[in-house]
Amino acid sequence: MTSDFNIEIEYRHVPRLDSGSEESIKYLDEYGYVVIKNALTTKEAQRTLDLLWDYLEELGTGIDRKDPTTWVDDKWPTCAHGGIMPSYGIGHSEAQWYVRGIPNVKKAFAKIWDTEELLTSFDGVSLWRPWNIDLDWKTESGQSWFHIDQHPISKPGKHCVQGLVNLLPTSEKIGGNVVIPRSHKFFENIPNEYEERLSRLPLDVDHFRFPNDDPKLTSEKAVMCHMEPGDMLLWDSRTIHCSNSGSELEEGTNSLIRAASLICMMPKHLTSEDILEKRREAVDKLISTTNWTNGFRNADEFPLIVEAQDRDKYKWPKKPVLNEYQKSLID
Ligand SMILES: O=C(O)CCC(=O)C(=O)O
Ligand SMILES: [Fe+2]
Repeated sequence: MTSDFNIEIEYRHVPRLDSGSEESIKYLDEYGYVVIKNALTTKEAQRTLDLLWDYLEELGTGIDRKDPTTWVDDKWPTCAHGGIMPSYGIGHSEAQWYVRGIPNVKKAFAKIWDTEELLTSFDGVSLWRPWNIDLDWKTESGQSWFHIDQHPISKPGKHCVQGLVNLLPTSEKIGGNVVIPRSHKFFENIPNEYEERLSRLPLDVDHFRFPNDDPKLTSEKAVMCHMEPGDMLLWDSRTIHCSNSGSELEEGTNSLIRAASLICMMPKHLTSEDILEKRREAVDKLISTTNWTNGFRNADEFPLIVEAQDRDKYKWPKKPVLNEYQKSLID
């Protein structure tokens, strides 16, 4: 952790609640996040990991899952903040579509929105390499990017609940997602607090970062949830969150330390025909997007990805072969 890190984070065993349960909805409403127990079985989590390695190896840059010396930046796809892989066809990899195709995942979102008619996001994954091998692999401290993922002016009220399916054992030493409990309740007042800052945030950009001295960041102790492989963390897009890497790893760690599949489902009826058309095209052209299913932001056009100018370096995955259930989540 950097020396200016002054926000205390507690690694906590929070309740792990059943997908689609009343308790999970109540918990989410009250705290702004909830852990869903075994959204995937351990076997399904392992399968997702295997498919993620298939994706990485098939990029054709020379990554070998068994050999960490091949996980170098030169071969590893360009990542956004916090080790998130947003681009290069990841949103339509077999791995991501596999997770979307598991009914227990949708069940959690269906209860939140009280409808089975849902669309899935086409977003990416967070993969953390063992930074004891190369310190440059260590991802950012949470302090630098506590944020919400919903524009406080253009999107007032509850709009979106984001999800992260955890695929590996978690620990305080490794680090992971961090949420500020109940911070979604501050959302309404943010336009009054940050008039100037918000005047610089385009209305269609849903990523708003807080300065380190914002009292909301210490309004309650920040929580890093303990999760088993297969558990899914859900959080309201208005809840202040980030990821934070831990301070030490077991000596000799030589495997991925964190793997999380990002997934979000929102009600279909919110989506215009124009966006539905873009979504069909996205599947066809392997375009990854963000958590929002009723809007369209091409992740291959994120400034960081464009600047990397390495699009042609990667062999993109094959077009996904989807079953009817998976297809129903497109449009
Ligand atoms: O990796 C994480 O836990 C943070 C992810 C995040 O901020 C997001 O998906 O909006
Ligand atoms: Fe976020």
